[in-house]
Amino acid sequence: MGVPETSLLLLIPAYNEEVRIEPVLREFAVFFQGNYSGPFQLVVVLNGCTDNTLGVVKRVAAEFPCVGWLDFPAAIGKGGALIEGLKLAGHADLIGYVDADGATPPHAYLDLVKKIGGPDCVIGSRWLPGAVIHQSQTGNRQFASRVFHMIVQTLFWMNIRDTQCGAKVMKRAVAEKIHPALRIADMAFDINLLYSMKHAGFRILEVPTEWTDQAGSKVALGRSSLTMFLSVVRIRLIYSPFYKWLRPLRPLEGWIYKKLRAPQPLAAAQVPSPKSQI
Ligand SMILES: Nc1nc2c(ncn2[C@@H]2O[C@H](COP(=O)(O)OP(=O)(O)O)[C@@H](O)[C@H]2O)c(=O)[nH]1
Ligand SMILES: [Mg+2]
Repeated sequence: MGVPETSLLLLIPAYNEEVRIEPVLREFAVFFQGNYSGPFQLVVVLNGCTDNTLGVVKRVAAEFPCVGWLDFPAAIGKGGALIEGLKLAGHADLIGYVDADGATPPHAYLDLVKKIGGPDCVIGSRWLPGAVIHQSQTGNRQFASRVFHMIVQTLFWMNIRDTQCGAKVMKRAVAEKIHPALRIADMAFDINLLYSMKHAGFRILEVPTEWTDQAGSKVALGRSSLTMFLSVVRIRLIYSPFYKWLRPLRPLEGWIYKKLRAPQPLAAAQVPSPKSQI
């Protein structure tokens, strides 16, 4: 599995990416059409963009039939967008995601896809020996990343060096099984995804990848770090026996996220059907 004949659906979450996304979409479409012989579909998941990302995506989609999009009006965050995008898992054998800024080149993403089979999910890692980093993250980001890693390791013991790399791929059945457990809309979504897989007994393989950090990050370090910290504590509590006792505090949870201007996933009843072309 992993190579040819296996269909692949690649999600790209995108928020105000009109400047960075076009070459990335073209490169992925051209590369996968030429080098992946199974059916390939790329779906950009946008939400609340205030620039012309959708116009750019539509232009590329008109040229490449394998490119589609989903556009949600609400500010549902990267995690929220991926929670909605992963609902398309039924469309392909494998489903995964990658950042819109070209940090992961298409051939490096294909390397991950080729390794699936034994493992249920393959994730790129910038911190394992063998990773090729053309341009590192800034010092502040690297520091925040390592502190976050220590917190995540202490809380979850997953032994994953890089939970936050934007390149991941999983089997359809995995996405379908864990989907109901996904509820973190901010950048800590990846922890939610990985921990729910581990918890369900799926095998995750972390492999060194290739990465070029790109200018124009959408992450505001201070507020994002606080939100991510809150979210990982929340995931830990959700999986603890105490969570049901904390029910009276739920409104407080919503209030804190609002104060941090952090995205919250849409409740099932609130999901408006997105404008889409897939
Ligand atoms: N749909 C959606 N995508 C987002 C949002 N915030 C970030 N992203 C996407 O998530 C990916 C990673 O974001 P980026 O700014 O490159 O993060 P960094 O590289 O970790 O600094 C990019 O594809 C972004 O467009 C959001 O609120 N909604
Ligand atoms: Mg980036």
